[in-house]
Amino acid sequence: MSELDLKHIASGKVRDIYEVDDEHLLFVTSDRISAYDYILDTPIPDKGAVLTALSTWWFEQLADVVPNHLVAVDDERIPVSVRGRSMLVRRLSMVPVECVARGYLTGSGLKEYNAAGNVCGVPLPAGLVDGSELPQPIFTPATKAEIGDHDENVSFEHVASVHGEALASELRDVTLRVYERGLQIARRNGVIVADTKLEFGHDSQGRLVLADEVLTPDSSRFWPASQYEPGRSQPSYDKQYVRDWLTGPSGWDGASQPPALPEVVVAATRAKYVEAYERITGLRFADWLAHFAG
Ligand code: Q0T
Repeated sequence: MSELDLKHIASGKVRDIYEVDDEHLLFVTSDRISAYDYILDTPIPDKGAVLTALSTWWFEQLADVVPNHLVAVDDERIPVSVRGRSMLVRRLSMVPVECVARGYLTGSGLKEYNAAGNVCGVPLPAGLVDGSELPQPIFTPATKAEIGDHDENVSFEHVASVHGEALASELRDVTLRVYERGLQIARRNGVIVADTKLEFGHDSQGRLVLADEVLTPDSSRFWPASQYEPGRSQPSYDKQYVRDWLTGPSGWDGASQPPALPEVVVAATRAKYVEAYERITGLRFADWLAHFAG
């Protein structure tokens, strides 16, 4: 059933974690794509490799902000079949909090704001609209839901009551520093990171370590800066061709497994993932692929 001859540890919608040894896990990113809460039947070729390349690059950029779980992407312990789209990582004791930072208002944050005037207990000024830049980035933690459900937004005080004030403050401060660095780097290259979700764990010495994938289009909302226009839902850097086809020409009813994507939508979407990687990092994705070929 599972693609590797390793013990399966956990799965997300499009990611899987396997055991390598007592201290190491293999974090594997697939080419699957989700839209409107469905996993589509059509994979996007190289999406898993692009996200792995991007995450790896960010871990390096952020190393002076927080230590991370990445050990290697090029290692004999990684099965050849997933090299280029997987990371050998340190096994951590995970903190069960989805650490979200938002610099712009949309999605569940916008919904909460419209209903309550705050997000996760953080008060915000009146008059904000879909896509508004916030006066300053905010920490809006959530608790993980079962696969298929949405994470539940919680207040800072809730996190502090469960995990202690010291850890809650550390999660908030590190999350905001990671987000601010990410936004600054991406924005100067034409990509707005509207928000991002981080996951942390503790290592054997009790240090807080950044885990999961970081600042990818799956863990964050990427918007093309050139088309940014608050007051409407922003086009997605990576998924807009998929969404536009599904809600337009496909004839999909919106309430059942979506139809297979046409080749042209697959190719355009693949190109957007590659473009995001190349814009943000200034690196060539072909060089990443070549490194793992043969
Ligand atoms: C984890 C120990 O469901 C999850 O991922 C789906 C792919 C979340 N998750 C993370 C871990 C990690 C990481 N990352 C780590 N370094 N050490 N556990 C387990 N589940």
